[in-house]
Amino acid sequence: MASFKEIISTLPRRKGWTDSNNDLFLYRGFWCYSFFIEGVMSAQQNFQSQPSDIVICSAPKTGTTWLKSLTFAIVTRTTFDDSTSPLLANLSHDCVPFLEVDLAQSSTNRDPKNPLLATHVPYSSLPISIIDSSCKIVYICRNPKDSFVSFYHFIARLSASKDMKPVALEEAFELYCQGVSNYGPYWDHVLGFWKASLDRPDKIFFLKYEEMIEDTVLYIKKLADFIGYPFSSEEIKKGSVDKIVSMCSFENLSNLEVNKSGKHREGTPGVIENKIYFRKGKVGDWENYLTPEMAAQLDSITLQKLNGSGLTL
Ligand code: PAP
Repeated sequence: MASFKEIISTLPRRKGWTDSNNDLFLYRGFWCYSFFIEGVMSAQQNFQSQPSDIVICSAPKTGTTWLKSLTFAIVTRTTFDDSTSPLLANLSHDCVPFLEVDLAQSSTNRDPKNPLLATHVPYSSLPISIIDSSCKIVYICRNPKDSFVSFYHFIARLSASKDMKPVALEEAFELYCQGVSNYGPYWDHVLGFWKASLDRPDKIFFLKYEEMIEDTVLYIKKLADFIGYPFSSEEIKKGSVDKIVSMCSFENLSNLEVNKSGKHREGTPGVIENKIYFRKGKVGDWENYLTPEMAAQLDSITLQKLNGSGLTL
C-alpha cells in the first residue's frame, strides 16, 4: 500500500503563503500542508470517537483559541474556578488536543476527564466515527475579510519567528480568493458545517465570531446547554457565566504571562509563540488592510458562494 507521503506527492499542489518550500496540497477538495494531511489521513484510519466527546471545529483564524478557552472553562468549572483554571497557565491549544496532530496516531492518547478535542478538518473529511457517534460538534466561523486579515498576520508573524518571508498581502489575498489557504476554500469549509448543522441540529452547533463578540454571555449559555453542561440558575445568580466571559476575554488571556512569553509545541519543528494567537480580537479590522476593491471582491465571492444557503457572513 502506498504510504501517506507517496499519496500526498501525487496530489495537485500550489505554493504556500511564504517563501519556504512548504506547498499546499489539494486533498479531498481542500488545500492543506502535507504535515496536516498526513495527520488527517491517520486520524481517519485510527480515531475512535466517544459519545461524550465534544469536537470543536473551525477553519483557521475564525476564533478557535477563544472557543477552546470558553468550552474548556465551561466543562471544567466544577473542578476549577477563575483563579485556578489551567487556562491561566496554559494556552488553550494546550488544554484541548488537536485531532490531526495530537490524536492522529491514537484516540486513547487523551485525558479521560477531558471530553474536548479540536480540528480544522472540513466536515466531509472528519473521521467517520465522529460523524456516526452521538458526540457533539461545535463550529465557529467568522467574516471572511477579518479571517483573511487575521490569517495573513498570523503567517507574517510566524514567518518572522522562523526566518521565512510571507508572500505579499496582495498575493496571499489572490490565493485566499481562489480558495488556496490552509484547509480552504474557506467558504466550502463553512458551508459543509452549515449544511450539516441544518440537517443535524442536535449534533452540530453553529456559531459566528461576530455574534459571540456582540453577546458573549448569551452564546456561552447556549453553548453550555448544547454540550450538556448547562448553567443552573444558582450558578447564573452567582456570576459563573460572567466570570468565564472575563477569564476568556481577549484582554485577560492575551495579558497572561504564558500567552505573552510561552511557546506552543516547544521542542518540535511546529513550535509557535503563544502570543501569535492573540493579535487584536476585533470585528472589522479588515478595513485597516484591504482596499475597497479587495473588500468588494471578497464580498462578491462570499455572496456568490453562500447564495441560496440561508447563511450570511
Ligand atoms: P487558530 O485557528 O490557528 O487556532 P484562531 O484562534 O482561530 O487561530 O485565530 C486567532 C484570532 O482569534 C485572532 O484574531 P485577529 O488576528 O483578528 O486579532 C486573535 O486575536 C483572536 N482571538 C484570540 N483569542 C481571542 C479571545 N479570547 N477573544 C476574541 N478573539 C480572540
